[in-house]
Amino acid sequence: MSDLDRGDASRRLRRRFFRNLGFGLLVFALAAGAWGLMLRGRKEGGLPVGLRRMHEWNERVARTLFRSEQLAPEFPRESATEPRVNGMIGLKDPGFKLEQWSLSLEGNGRKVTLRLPDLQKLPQVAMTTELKCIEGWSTITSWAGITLRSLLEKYGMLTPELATEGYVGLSTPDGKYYVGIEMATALHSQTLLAWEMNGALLTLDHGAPLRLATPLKYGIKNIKRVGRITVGPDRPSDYWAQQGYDWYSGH
Ligand SMILES: Nc1nc2c(c(=O)[nH]1)N[C@H]1C(S)=C(S)[C@@H](COP(=O)(O)O)O[C@H]1N2
Ligand SMILES: [Mo]
Repeated sequence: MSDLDRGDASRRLRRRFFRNLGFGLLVFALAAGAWGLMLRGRKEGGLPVGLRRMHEWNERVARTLFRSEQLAPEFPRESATEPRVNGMIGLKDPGFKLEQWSLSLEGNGRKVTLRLPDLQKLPQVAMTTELKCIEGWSTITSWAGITLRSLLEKYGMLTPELATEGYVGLSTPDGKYYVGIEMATALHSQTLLAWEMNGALLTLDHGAPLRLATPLKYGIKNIKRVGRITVGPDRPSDYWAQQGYDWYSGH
């Protein structure tokens, strides 16, 4: 190859390099622009629509993969330790009296008011599972109570439609903390309404007299001090989903 040819070749290479660089920068600028537009654009449930759609896509995948017969890991009872008290929303009502607590259960055109002894007539179950907080910590904890399923069945809260497509909403007596779960999780054998933690009655800070305990969802859905349960065809509102967290929050 002559020097002339060599010069030509390197000029061509350089031209190609700058053309590719320019193209790369253009693609980057377009993507950054689109991302910026999306972040500034219409919001849905506290999140830009584009991010909300990503949550929904994740949820569709998770719900497709969810198997009700698949169990979250369980651990020996002795490996349970006390979780840190985390999240006190809905637990601060100074007028709350443990002795006056009752549970309102509504759905399928019915409404019943229940006390702890009513729940304690249902088959009691226990599990030692992992409570995982989205903040990044987790604790092995033992729970005892009843399955949410047994309660919904006993009080006729389910129709065939609700049992497949329905939702369950749970809230604190003061209505300040509330979560929604889809029926597949509500009817799962590891979704409990618990009154015991690590072998003792729940303390107020951990949700006495009754809380949701399920290793199928992050801690945010494990609502403490449940005062009201509703069953219906529509996705219930959810405290943390309204702040932009994933509504499904499975793991
Ligand atoms: N009523 C109510 N329940 C709640 C919360 C809350 O703020 N209020 N926080 C949730 C979160 S984020 C976690 S991690 C767990 C922690 O449960 P613990 O305090 O018993 O460890 O409770 C959940 N249940
Ligand atoms: Mo949490």
